[in-house]
Amino acid sequence: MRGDTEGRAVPRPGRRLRGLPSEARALVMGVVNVTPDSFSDGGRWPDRAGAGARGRELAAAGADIVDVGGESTRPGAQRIPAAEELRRAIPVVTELAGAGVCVSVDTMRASVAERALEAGAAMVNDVSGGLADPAMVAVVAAAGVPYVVTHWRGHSADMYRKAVYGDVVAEVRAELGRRVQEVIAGGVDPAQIIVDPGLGFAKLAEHNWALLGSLPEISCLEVAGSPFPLLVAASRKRFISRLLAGPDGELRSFTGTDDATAALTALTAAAGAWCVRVHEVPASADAVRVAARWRQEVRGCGAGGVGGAR
Ligand code: PMM
Repeated sequence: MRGDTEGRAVPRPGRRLRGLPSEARALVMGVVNVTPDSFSDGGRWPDRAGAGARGRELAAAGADIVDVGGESTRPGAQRIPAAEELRRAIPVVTELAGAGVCVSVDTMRASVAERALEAGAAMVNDVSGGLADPAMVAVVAAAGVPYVVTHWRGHSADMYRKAVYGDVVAEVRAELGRRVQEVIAGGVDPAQIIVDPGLGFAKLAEHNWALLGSLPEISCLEVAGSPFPLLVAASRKRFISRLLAGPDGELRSFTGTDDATAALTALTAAAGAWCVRVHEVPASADAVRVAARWRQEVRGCGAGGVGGAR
């Protein structure tokens, strides 16, 4: 897809962001949650050695970026002290960056972002888009690093109470646009901003699917610097488990959703995503290459959608 249905341009993969790889395809971000309780991989890499080895494994499997997080944002999660988040995340960032891996730090805290950047992280991935910590934007602006601004309405403990939308695409787009404007006003270079619809954050399954169907609109905000590169983080989220539930209604296990995640990687990369965030890398690393080749051939995919493509 080279534009949305109103003909606006969607940024191509390959956009150059400071300190990050640039490829003529969507990038793959592999996830290392150094937490006991994350959504899908909590407790699997709770210590430095395990998490470092996992990060190197993801990079060897084709992850362009490895996203290291020390605080779970699963639904219902309670916050942990900053000291504990630092204790979990920083040694892993240090180890991976020292091994030459391109590291992103997944944090809502300015203090953690700052220490991770000192330890060699190249990018800040903040699921709150700067709302959780008023000091975050200044840290990112001073460092001049790429910054993921995610659509977010509040902490995980009670986020589903806020999953109320009339038109989810229009509201997410408007709220994200305001957030990006504030981040730019706080000194962050618009050329280093990446936007993310925040799948699962104050969103029910139907909201997530609607957003996935409108990715170009999320990327094209009414803000100078638009269209922004788009990060999509669908991997192992509950709405996929729900879609793939058995006839008895039993949800598919998180690990049982990895093939579906790879399918979403192909679809979202074909729709113009700049990067996909995934827990298992190999199938998505193939999928982004398939999508890039696909995009080279697609013509006339505007109003006619897939039916209009030759
Ligand atoms: N989701 C999670 C963690 N980090 N980062 C971005 N940019 N976008 C997301 O949607 C996102 C994220 C939660 O998933 P996990 O606990 O399974 O990693």
